[in-house]
Amino acid sequence: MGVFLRSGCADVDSINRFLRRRGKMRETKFIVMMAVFVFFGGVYPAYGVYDHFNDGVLDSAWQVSFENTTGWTYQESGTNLTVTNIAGSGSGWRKAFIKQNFAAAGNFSVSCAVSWDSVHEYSDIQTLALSLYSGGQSAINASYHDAWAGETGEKGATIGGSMYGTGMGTLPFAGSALIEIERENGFVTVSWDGSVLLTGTSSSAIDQIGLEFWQDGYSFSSLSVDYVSAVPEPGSILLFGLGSMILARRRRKV
Ligand SMILES: [Ca+2]
Ligand SMILES: [Ca+2]
Repeated sequence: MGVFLRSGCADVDSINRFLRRRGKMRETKFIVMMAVFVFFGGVYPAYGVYDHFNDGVLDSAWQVSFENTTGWTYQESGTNLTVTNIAGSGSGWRKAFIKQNFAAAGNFSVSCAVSWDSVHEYSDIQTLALSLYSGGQSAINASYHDAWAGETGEKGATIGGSMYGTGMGTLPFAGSALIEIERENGFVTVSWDGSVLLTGTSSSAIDQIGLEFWQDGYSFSSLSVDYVSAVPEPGSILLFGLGSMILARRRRKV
């Protein structure tokens, strides 16, 4: 076809230019697709954490551990991880943890969707926390927290040594919430359904992310997590995408 165009047409140059451009466009598209493939298929899992709890089995990447209990009852069903019992007797919190390595020395963006139910109404005592750890200690967290046999729960947050709670009786028997924790240049924002719950500063190098399920000696109903997502340095991911596009543009100009 190229030979025919070169020999037979009056406007050969413009058609050849068009074909060259189309070739470069294909090249650009290929580079962008490769960048997307590397990001979602290869780099992202090692770089961040994401789980929608939607395949019926708790992913083996989660490290399960316990405190003051011998085990828990949970199931991954639909798009939820739901905890219905943390074994034991007597008073005092019994805790089940699921944790994954998550390296974020600087900025990060973390979110999760949680829900709870209190079928025994006020007497249920239960807590579900999203926590970011540094050297095995929780440095930043946000929680649905019900520590009272005669009240419903509250929203809670901790940033370093700074704690905040909305107070007992400020949440309904059953509910759900989107919890977000972001850090930008050491400034941390904890949000609940898009409203800021607590702000503060923390420069702790985060090395793990986890979900904590707490049950007391009183009654307990259920705590669920729909999904959890953790991305370190979201700015650098945008730069990575931008860099790929600039590279593609430069190559097109050569
Ligand atoms: Ca799973
Ligand atoms: Ca209660």
